[in-house]
Amino acid sequence: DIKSLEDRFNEKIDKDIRIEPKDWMPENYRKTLIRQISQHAHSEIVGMLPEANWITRAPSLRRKAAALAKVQDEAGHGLYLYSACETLGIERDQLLQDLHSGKAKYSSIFNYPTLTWADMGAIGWLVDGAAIMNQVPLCRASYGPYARAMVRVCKEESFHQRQGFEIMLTLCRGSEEQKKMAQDALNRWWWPSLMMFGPQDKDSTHTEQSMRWGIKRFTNDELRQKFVDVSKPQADLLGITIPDKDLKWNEERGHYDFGEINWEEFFNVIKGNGPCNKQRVDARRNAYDNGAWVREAAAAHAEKKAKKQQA
Ligand code: FAQ
Repeated sequence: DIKSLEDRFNEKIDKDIRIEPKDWMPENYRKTLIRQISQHAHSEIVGMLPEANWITRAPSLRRKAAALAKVQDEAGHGLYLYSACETLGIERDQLLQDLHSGKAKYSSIFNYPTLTWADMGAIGWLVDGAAIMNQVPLCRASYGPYARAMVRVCKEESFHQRQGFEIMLTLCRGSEEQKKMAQDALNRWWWPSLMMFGPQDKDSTHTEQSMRWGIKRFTNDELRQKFVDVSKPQADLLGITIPDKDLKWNEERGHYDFGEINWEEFFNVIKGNGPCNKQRVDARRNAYDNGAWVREAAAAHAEKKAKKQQA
């Protein structure tokens, strides 16, 4: 009966035994995973757009090759995650419809524009840096397919982070103008990067339950603090300044204190009113519509092949 199934599920969670697709799971556990994994997949795919904007204008062949590879990696992460999500009994087409209709969210960070080449550095350094901070613990998430997908994703993400930091380092060791570009990119990406970790714990609807289920291993505020703590020395090494006058080492806490995040901006962006929300969703919708003939051709081909095999 349901009670013993639920007991068995809870026992596995308590013992850190992975939940697999064919195992019984509470309906809300399934729903929470579909919500989080699909949001994550959408973020990877929408996240290709801000950087793709610079592939044709990369300053050298080497930079162009790296940018192309990074954006391709993100496509791979998205497909990986859609597959993990499908193991929960939902169709990819449904997930895409929810993205296109605005029902499903994707990370707030990808609703900001990439104005200069330095943004490619800042995204790699900060956005991928924040992504890793959040995703390394997800390698231990209780749902098997999600946790396993995260292992590979994190390896690639850490390479992305380093290539971003190296772009920043090159700019910061360059001309006055290049250093200014790097500072300007840090100024624009710092606060939105902190927002990636989600609302403060006191305002987070899902954290408590997701921690109990072993989906999340740290709270939003804990991960945000870790990110601030590792980023400050990196900014010092680059010789640029984090745009927060309240950022200060707190000896007692053993952490950096930092200023108040503009939560009004965050909630506004996740409601669909950020600088690029409309542009991003339009781009995804157009790509889907323009790709219809490919999907139709692939389906027709598969059908023909199946018929041939039968004959
Ligand atoms: N943006 O109760 P919580 C990448 C929503 S990295 C938009 O705290 P939860 C790699 C949340 O969905 C970025 N919405 O929620 C890359 C919920 O709304 P709902 C993707 C946000 O789930 C790098 C509501 O607020 N990474 O793509 C955000 O427990 C460079 C209440 O929040 C992941 O998705 C936000 N920032 O914690 C690609 C990681 N924060 O659904 C290209 C996996 C919160 O009830 C270039 N996800 N919301 O309507 C997670 O770890 C979690 O889902 C959190 C949010 C931590 C994001």
